[in-house]
Amino acid sequence: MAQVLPAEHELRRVIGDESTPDGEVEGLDESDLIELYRSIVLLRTYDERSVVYHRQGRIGTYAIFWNHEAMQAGSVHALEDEDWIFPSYRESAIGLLRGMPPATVLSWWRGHPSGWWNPADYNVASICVPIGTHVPHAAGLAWGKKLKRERAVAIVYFGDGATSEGSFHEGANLAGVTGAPLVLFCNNNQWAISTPITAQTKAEALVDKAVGYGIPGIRVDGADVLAVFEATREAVERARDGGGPTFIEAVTYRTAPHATADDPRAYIDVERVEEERKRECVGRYEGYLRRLGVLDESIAEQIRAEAADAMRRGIADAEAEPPADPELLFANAYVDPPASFGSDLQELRRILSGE
Ligand SMILES: Cc1ncc(C[n+]2csc(CCOP(=O)(O)OP(=O)(O)O)c2C)c(N)n1
Ligand SMILES: [Mg+2]
Repeated sequence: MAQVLPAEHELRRVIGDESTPDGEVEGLDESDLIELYRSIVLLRTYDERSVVYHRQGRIGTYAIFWNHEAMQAGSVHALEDEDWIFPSYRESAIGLLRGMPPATVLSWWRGHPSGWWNPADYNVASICVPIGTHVPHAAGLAWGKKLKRERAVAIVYFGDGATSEGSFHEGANLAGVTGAPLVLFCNNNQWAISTPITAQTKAEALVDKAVGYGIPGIRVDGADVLAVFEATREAVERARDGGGPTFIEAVTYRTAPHATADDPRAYIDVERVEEERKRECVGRYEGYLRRLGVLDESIAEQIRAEAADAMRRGIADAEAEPPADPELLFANAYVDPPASFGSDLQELRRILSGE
């Protein structure tokens, strides 16, 4: 019988607070720490600008990831470029950390085909909106890498709600059985739209699910970018060394609406949100870097300005795209399209031309 260790319940942390001193991560020098800061600020800027663009009617419904940036930046920094990323809608802009232009992601949220990137260009799979269906895809890709004796590993991001879905179970189980080099990264923001984590599972902690798949589980503070980096690096090293998958539960609290179409005041604990916003991840990392003497206001200002510029260019480029051909709505849907498609398309063209 395989020996399975109980999953760890204690939250791993590196960044200190009033009661705990700052720790440090072995192997990260000052320039690595600043690069990580650049990434977390780029994601924060993307997110905040996107909410504004949405309000201005320039992008469609948008899934806000404010205070999720540490989970995304920390984990991506633990990867190599050959490693594959499988994002959910909550990680829509994670490709930016692989050099994807902001215009591409903004176009995706504009429903424009210039937002459809080729996954092989960045080793970033398409954004998955159905909950958890990308977990088996990621497990399959990772298993394939193992069978071909390639070095690459895969990471798949999903939420607490996804752990109640069949596809999460199938993917995690398959990865465990095949020893696939996969990191299962669960952003536990404690809400699945309006469903709280207490209605999601009877398990004491989501990380306990790892035990059922016979794989190691790590629990980490999701608003601590350095702890997330360290935990993911450990999981990636194990996967690359043939040690199979790891389940990471990154614990946080959703401090923004689920998406721009949601009003959480109807169900969320507003005081808790206020508390959590005080310890949001970008400010916490900034505080750490300042205490360490690595970051001052002029460097921070320059990094913020670069990110704001990238977003200004991004929305201008996305809006400069010519409108998509409406035929795309019908093309590739059926081998033998119904006859009505022709007249539907004609009608749509007539409406769009404003005649
Ligand atoms: C298969 C499926 N069922 C239902 C939905 C509707 N839906 C969209 S987001 C969401 C909540 C998911 O919550 P969680 O997995 O915790 O991720 P979070 O949004 O909190 O990051 C649901 C149920 C969906 N997209 N896909
Ligand atoms: Mg959630």
